[in-house]
Amino acid sequence: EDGRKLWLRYIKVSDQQALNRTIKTTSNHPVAQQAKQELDNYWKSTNLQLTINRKATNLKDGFRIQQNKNGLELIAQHAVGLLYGAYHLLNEQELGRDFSSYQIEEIPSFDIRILNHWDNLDRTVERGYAGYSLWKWEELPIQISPRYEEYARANASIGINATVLNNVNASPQILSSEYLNKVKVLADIFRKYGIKVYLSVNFSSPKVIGGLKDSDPLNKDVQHWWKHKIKEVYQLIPDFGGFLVKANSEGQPGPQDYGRTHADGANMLADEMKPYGGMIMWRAFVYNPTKEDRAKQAYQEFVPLDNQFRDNVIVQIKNGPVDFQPREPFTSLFGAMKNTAQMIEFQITQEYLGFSNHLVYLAPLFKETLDSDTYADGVGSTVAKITDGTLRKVQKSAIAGVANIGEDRNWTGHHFGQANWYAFGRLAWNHQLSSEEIADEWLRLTFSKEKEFVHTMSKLMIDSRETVVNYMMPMGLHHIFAFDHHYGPEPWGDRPSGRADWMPWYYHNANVNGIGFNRTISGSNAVGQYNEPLRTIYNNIDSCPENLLLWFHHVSWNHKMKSQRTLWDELCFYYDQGVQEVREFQRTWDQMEKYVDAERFNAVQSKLKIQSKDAVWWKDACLLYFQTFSRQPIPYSIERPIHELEEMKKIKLPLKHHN
Ligand code: BDP
Repeated sequence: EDGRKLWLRYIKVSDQQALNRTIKTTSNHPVAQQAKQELDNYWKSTNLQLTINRKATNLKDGFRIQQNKNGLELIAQHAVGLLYGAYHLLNEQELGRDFSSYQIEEIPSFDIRILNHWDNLDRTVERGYAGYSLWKWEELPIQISPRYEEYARANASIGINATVLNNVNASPQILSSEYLNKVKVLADIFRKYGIKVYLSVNFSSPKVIGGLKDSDPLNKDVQHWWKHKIKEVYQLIPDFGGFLVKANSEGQPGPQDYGRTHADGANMLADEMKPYGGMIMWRAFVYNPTKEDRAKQAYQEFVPLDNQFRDNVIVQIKNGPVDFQPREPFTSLFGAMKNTAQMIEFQITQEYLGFSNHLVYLAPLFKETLDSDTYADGVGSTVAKITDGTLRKVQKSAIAGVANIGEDRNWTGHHFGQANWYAFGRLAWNHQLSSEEIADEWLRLTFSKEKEFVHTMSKLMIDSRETVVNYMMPMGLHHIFAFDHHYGPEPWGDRPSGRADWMPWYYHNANVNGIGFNRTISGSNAVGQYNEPLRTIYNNIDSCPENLLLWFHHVSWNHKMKSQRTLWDELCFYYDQGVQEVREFQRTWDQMEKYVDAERFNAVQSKLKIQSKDAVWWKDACLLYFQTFSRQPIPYSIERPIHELEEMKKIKLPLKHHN
């Protein structure tokens, strides 16, 4: 049991069971045939009729299941809806549902539910912790790994319908004819599962692989180059999804290199894509080492461009304004552009959450942002409703997750990393699902249906997000990671030659007076980018939620917290709490041994040991370092440090950030 089967553990029907029911469809569409095939293989319950009803326009990608006189009928407007309905039925069967009076209608929350792979052409994966890339470029287009289809099936089973194959720090080579022919093979495999392929493109491609003198979006030759390239792409892949672009961000080229705006760049590509129905996903992850607070820069750059983007452009915005931290407020840009389609980008891979060593269930993090009220169009303007098309009509709504998938046998490195891939898909399908419901389903499909196991582990999973916040960065602390690889703590980190906004001190601002980033009106005024009442709530130290306190305020060490502890004592308390919680996870998991196969049990047990050690490392590093400013004792009720600060400063991990 190596975890390769993920949550897809259906058991084949016996010949007898197959005789007891019929499965029919009138559609020859390959995707409908795929749905039928899955049901032929695994469906045991009742007769099933699969129907495509073109008039059921309200169903779009969704489906309805209802009783008919012979059994159950699964209805969809398109073949892909039948496929989603088939997996739905199989999962329900696995979960032991009674189908005697079964009736349900499911319609996805977002139109485009997309994974972003940060996979390089040399098969390293930027911020990937599950081995090399799944895409064996050197073997394609001739040799085909069985995992391509397994991958597509797993995604389809949770409703994911699109994938960006390559890193946002894109090699121009991906658009060479040689690579496009490889991409085509993957697209052909994924199509049967309703998955469209997208590519990240490098804005300098016309110059680098096209041999043009520049890549200025207003240069006619450049436009011409893109027109031809896009034509070539669609000749190979008629249902190609579109491009994802990281431009003028962290050293990537972009339209600003030629004095043009993000809108100029995005629109030029969008115009060439338009005839084919392709999309441009344009990232808003932009910041420069200026005096301006990094957390404010995306808003400042993009809000003035509102109204200027074509309707097949969608601005892709990270959930938080800095960078996928354990906890951030939502990015103020959500809702701030009234006439621009916006999508959210989550990070499923745990760049800032202990890689694939720490058990951190991300649904609560995803939900926290999706459910945040931006107040952009009055009360109830949640990030979910801003991005899913409820409040603002968009051509296509979308949601992206940076994939945590690699070549490892179990796909995600940590067995519980699979839950984050699963949770992303489920929330993209239905953002109203609770984290508990998703954990519960996933545990039952993946590990065991024993009540005791599911109940215990679901609670552990739900708690795990707050736990990582506690031992890494409680109360709104952020980005105090070791330089570049972002695994361990380095609150002391400094490189005289490096960019200030890549240094931990830029974010924590610890000194003898206190700690935290003053983003109030008297500081960087990032609070000014939020709508009322949030602006006032965040600006005031007494009303600011304590879990974001040090995000918005520089707070004195003796500040009284709601618990009546001083800030310093509270900080110590949280770090210690995080450590205690991971130790509790270990105890809990050990008690689950009887429910889990030995291989997966041992693998998770070992990972929890690493997580426990790391939690202590985080606690000791941060408390001993911040203590040099607070100059106060660590409360005596708390476990004593076991490391020396100077020793920890010397730790160098052999981790490399592949760019
Ligand atoms: C940061 C990563 C970096 C990515 C960048 C991005 O550290 O590797 O290239 O985000 O999203 O989180 O573009």
